[in-house]
Amino acid sequence: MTNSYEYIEASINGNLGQITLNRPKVLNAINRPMVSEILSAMEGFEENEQVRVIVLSGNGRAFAAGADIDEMANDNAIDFELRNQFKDWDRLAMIKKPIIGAVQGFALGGGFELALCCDLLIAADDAEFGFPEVNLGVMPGAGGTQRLTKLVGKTKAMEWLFTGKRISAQEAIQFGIINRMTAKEVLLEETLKFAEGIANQAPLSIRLIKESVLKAVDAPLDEGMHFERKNFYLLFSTEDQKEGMKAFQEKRRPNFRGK
Ligand code: CO8
Repeated sequence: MTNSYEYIEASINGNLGQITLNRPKVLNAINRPMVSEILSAMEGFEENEQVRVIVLSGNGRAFAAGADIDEMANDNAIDFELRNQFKDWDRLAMIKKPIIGAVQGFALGGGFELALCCDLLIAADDAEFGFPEVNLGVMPGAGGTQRLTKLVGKTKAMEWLFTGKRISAQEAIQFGIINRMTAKEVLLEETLKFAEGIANQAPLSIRLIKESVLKAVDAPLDEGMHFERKNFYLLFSTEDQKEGMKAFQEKRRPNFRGK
């Protein structure tokens, strides 16, 4: 299945829903319609039982070099407020299926923020992350100061946000920003392989693990523990729990159906 959008490509291949940012001439600069299209494709995948994992990548030499500066240059504060500028971004954060980002080249500003909305990141060895907003007299607005700080801590977040310095793929591995680094030529292939592995796991386990890990980022430990426990109990009402444990006892591979 392939959907036609103006600024992205979206398709379903087997159990994977694929979204490719597609404005390569401007390094996939993220304009507002592109965010709406990403959200629309993701919400479509969310409702489609066939899709178990979402893969997000960029066409051309960048993942995304930030929000579209030309679109933003003449905006003012009231435009943002009245438009509720980040409402689509907020909904992206509510997608329950796992999202894996494949990053090559630049992931800057809004592009880095989009990458930070992914659950797992695989990057090419030429990937460069960063928040150059400070050089434009602004700052991140789609979660950059929050998600980066929660991920790497105050010290490095402050340094990278104050300086706008770019973070290499090697550094990104070191600070736990990305899961894996690959040669550029095999980035998508490796990401799809990784995604397929996750797509073969029990979908409801993956769904509730995602929800529980995200809870851990914000909630106090006792609240998170309580939340985890309820999700653990919930999985014992699934057919996949019966199947998974029966398959173990019968020494065969489980066939998970997401029910
Ligand atoms: N917006 C608009 N156009 C862009 C952007 C961008 N963010 N990035 C690159 N382009 C365009 C260039 O203008 C150029 O277009 P043209 O060929 O018509 O001149 C084309 O893409 C290719 O770029 P370059 O020629 O500059 O390529 P280089 O390899 O020389 O440089 C860089 C690549 C270093 C990435 C450079 O393009 C650059 O510095 N880009 C801007 C990076 C940046 O500042 N990003 C942050 C933007 S602000 C932001 O993201 C705020 C987030 C707030 C919330 C998000 C809401 C969506």
